[in-house]
Amino acid sequence: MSSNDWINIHALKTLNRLLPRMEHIFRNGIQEDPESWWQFKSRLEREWIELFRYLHQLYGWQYDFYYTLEQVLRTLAKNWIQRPEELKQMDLERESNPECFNSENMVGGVLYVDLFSGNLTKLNEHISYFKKLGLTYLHLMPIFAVPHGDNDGGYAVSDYRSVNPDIGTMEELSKIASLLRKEGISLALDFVFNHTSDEHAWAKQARSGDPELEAFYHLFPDRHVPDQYQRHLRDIFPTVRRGSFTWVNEIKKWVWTTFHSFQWDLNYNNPEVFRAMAEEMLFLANQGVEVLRLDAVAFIWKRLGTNCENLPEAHILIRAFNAMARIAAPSLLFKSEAIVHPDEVIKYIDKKECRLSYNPLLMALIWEALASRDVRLLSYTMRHRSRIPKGCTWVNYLRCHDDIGWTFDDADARAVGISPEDHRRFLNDFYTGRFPDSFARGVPFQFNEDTHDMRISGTLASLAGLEDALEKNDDRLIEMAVKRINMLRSIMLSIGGIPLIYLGDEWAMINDYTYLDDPLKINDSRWIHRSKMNWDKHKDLADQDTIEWHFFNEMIKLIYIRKKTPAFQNADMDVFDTGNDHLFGFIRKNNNNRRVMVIANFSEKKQKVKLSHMDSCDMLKKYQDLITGNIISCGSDLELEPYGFVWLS
Ligand code: OTU
Repeated sequence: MSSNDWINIHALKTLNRLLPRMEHIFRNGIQEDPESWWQFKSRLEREWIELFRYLHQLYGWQYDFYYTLEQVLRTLAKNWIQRPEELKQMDLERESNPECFNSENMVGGVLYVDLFSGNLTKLNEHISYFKKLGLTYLHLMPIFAVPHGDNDGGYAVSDYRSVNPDIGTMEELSKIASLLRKEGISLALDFVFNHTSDEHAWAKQARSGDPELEAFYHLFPDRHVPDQYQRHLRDIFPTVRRGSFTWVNEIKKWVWTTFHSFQWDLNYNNPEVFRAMAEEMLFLANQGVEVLRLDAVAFIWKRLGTNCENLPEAHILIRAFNAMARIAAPSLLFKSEAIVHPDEVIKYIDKKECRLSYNPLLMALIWEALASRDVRLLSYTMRHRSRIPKGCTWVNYLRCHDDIGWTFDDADARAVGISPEDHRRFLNDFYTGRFPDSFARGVPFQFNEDTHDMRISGTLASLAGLEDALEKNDDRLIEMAVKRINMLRSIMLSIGGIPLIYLGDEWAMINDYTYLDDPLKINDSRWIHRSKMNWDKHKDLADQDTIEWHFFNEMIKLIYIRKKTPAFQNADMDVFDTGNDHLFGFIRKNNNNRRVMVIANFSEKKQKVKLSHMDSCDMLKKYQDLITGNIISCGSDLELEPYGFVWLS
C-alpha cells in the first residue's frame, strides 16, 4: 500500500471516529438546523483528506497529533455554527461562481480608516464615493487593537477580535461589511498572522512565564541558537535593529522579531498556534470579511540553516488555513502579500493557497521603465512572468502603504543588457531625486549600509514629478506629470487582474512631510505616503479647473471604459514587440477572440510605432482608440504623444 493510500485510509478512519462528536456539538449545542449540519458535513468530507494531509505533514510527527485534529475539528464546527445566515447564503453563491473576482468589473481601493474618515462609522458616509470610483473591493488597513505609540501602522496586533477604540468597534466593522456587501463591495482586511504585538494576551502570558504560551513564540535562553539562525537571515528593517532577535529582559530570553522589536513572530511549529490563529481567521470571516490579505506570508516558517523565507511548510500552512476556510467560511479568499523574488511570489498563487496576489514585480518594473524611459526589462519580464493558474488573479497596484523594492530578477535584467546592481543604484538615485534632471521626489526607506540595499517611499504623484512641478509652478512640467500618472494608471487598469487604487492617489495626493515632526514616525519614511485625506481638495473635485478634478475624472473614465470592454473579460495578456524601446505594448484577447491592443509611451517625447509592424499580431486593419474614440487605419504609422497611451480595439 502506498503512503498515499495509507494517509487517505487514516484520514477517513479519523474522521469517522471524530464526526459523531462534531454532531454532538451541533445537536446539543447552539442550533437544531439539519441543513447547516449537512452543509458542514459535506464540505468537511470534501476537504478533510487534504486538510489531514497538510496537518500530518506539519504536525503528524508530534505525539498529540490526534488531539490536534480533534481541536481543529471543534474549531471548524464552532465557527461554522456561529457563521451568520446571510454569509452562509453568500457561501453557496460564491461556491457556484468561484471566479467572480476574475472579472474586469473588479476594481479595488485601499485606505487607512483613521486617515480617510477618522473612524469606522464615518466611513459609511463615503460609500457613495466608493461607488462613484467604481470600487467593488475595499481593503481597510489594519484596524485592530494595537499598542499605544509605535505599532507599525497597525501591523502589531494586540487583539484580532477587537478594533482599535480610536477607530471603532467590531460591531461597527461587521455593520460596514454588510453595508458594503449590499453595494457590491467586498471587504478586505489584513490577517497579520506572522506575528502579534508584544502586548497581545498570548505575549503577556508568555512574559508571565506560562510555558504553554511561551511555546507560541520563538524564545531562546541565550544567543547560541539565534546566532545559528542569524547567519542565513536578512534584515527587513536594518535601520530599526540589526538581526532578527530582541532581548526581553523581564523573562531573560531572546525572542524572534523579523520586523519591529514589538512584533513577536508566532511559532507555527506548535499546532496550537495554527489552531488559535485559525480561530482568529474564522472569527474575522464571520464578521463579513470576504478577503484576507495574508501579511508577511514569506516568513511564517523557520528552519535552521535556511533564510527562513518561502519554505515549503509556509505553503502547506497557508493551504491548511485555506482548507479550514473552505469548510467553515467558503466565501473567504486569501490575497498573498509576498514582496520577495518573482520566482517565489508565483508559488503562493494557487486555488488551494492564495487565489489573489499582489503583483510587486509589475509595480516595480513600471517605475523602472518610467525612470529609464526604456521598456525592455518590463516587456521581457512580463512576457514570461505574468501567467498564473486559471481562477487566480493578480492585484495590480502602482503604490500602496509600503515602500517600493526593486524585486526584478537579476538574470532577466542581464538578458536585456542591464547590470542589476548598477541599475538598482540608478533607480534609488533617480527616485530619491539625486539623479540629475530626475522629476521624482521619493525618500529612502531602510537603507542597509552593508548591502547598499534600499527601498523607496513616496506617493504616486510625488514619484511621477507632480510635486516637483507644482513647487516650480511650471505648467509644462505639471502637464508632463499629469500625463505620466495617467499613462501609469492606463496600464494598471488594462493589463489584467484587479487594479488596486491606494486612495488619495485618485486625486494626486503628494508627499506629506509632517511625519518628520512626529517622534513615533520620523524613523519610518513610509509615513510620507500615508497622509490624512484632504477633504478640501475633494470639494475641488467639482471644480473642473483643478488638477484634482482632472485626475479624478481621468481615473473614472478609464475605469468606466475598462468595465464596459468585454475584451478585458477573462482575457489573456500577451506582450508584443512595438519595435520601439520607449513603447510598452500588450494585447488582451478573450475567449470570443475580442481583442484590445494597449500601447503606452514611457518617454517625454513623441514616439512612433509602425502599425505595419503589428501585422505579425494579426490585428485588424482598422482600430478604434477606446480612450479618444479616434479611428486609426493600419497603413499609417501611429504616433504617440509624450506619455501617451492607446487602447486599440
Ligand atoms: C508587511 O510588509 C506590511 O505590508 C508592512 O506594512 C509591515 O511593516 C510588515 O509586513 C510587518 O507586518 O511583509 O513581504 O519592506 O514591504 O516588510 C515583506 C517593508 C512584508 C514591507 C515588508 C512587507
